[in-house]
Amino acid sequence: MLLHEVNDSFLEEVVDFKKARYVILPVPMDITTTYLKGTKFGPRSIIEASRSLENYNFELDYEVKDIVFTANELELPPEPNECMGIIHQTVSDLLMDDKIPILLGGEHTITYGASLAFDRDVVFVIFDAHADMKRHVKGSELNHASNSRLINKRNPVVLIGVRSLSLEDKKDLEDAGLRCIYQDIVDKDGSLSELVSSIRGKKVYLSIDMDVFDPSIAPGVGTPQPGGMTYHQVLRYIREILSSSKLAGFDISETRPIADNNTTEILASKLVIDIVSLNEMSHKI
Ligand SMILES: [Mn+2]
Repeated sequence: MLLHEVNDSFLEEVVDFKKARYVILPVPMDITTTYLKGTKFGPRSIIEASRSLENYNFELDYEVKDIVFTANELELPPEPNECMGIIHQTVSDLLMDDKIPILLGGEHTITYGASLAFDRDVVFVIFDAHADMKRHVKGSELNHASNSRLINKRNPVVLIGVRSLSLEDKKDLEDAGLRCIYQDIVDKDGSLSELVSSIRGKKVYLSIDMDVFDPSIAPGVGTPQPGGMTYHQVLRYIREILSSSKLAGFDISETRPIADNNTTEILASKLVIDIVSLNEMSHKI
């Protein structure tokens, strides 16, 4: 399943699986999306975009090299629950091999599938324009708009950048004791130090739904929302989180490539390089 194909590798790097600290797992799931389809083309577009990027981060003086292995795209059935089982199993296998999984989506539901492979004390820090707290969508509990609710059944969840939810969702967030840093708080620079101290020393999984960004810099998503985060706002949160917590894994979800505009997949790809760089450097300091 994880056989390497050079043509599909991130940054065009041929990396030895045994030596790699990170494994990119392309997860082209696009089943329960509620509005525009196309996230199944996300993983491939992000990997293709990576080949146009440099892997050296001059601010950190760090170059991503020989540590990120790229697995083959997961083959997924049409039934969402079966997809969850496959993602759960594959991420479990990577954790057994002591790798840090990097999932490229695909719809956001892949985060729930991945979460099943982690210990219950791993904190899921989710960057998303949407609260994803829906109880049922089209008669099903398993939907990309229910992602946060499902993950929070097993693991603590922190939401960042939320600006789209119903009053019922808001009440459910509060009842669940789920920490949510809404976009207006992000814009006031609030809650970051409080967040960092609350998760200090804990294992964290970062999930970035590309619609957390302002649509002007990430137009290639299925459910865009005006007034989103900037690239530097997201990086600032991630930098602070990784400086005091241990990265267990991460994903970049909901990239939906659009014609003649590769901004979103370039941003997604750059984020992978940034997160790996920040994580590697945070352990050296
Ligand atoms: Mn979203």
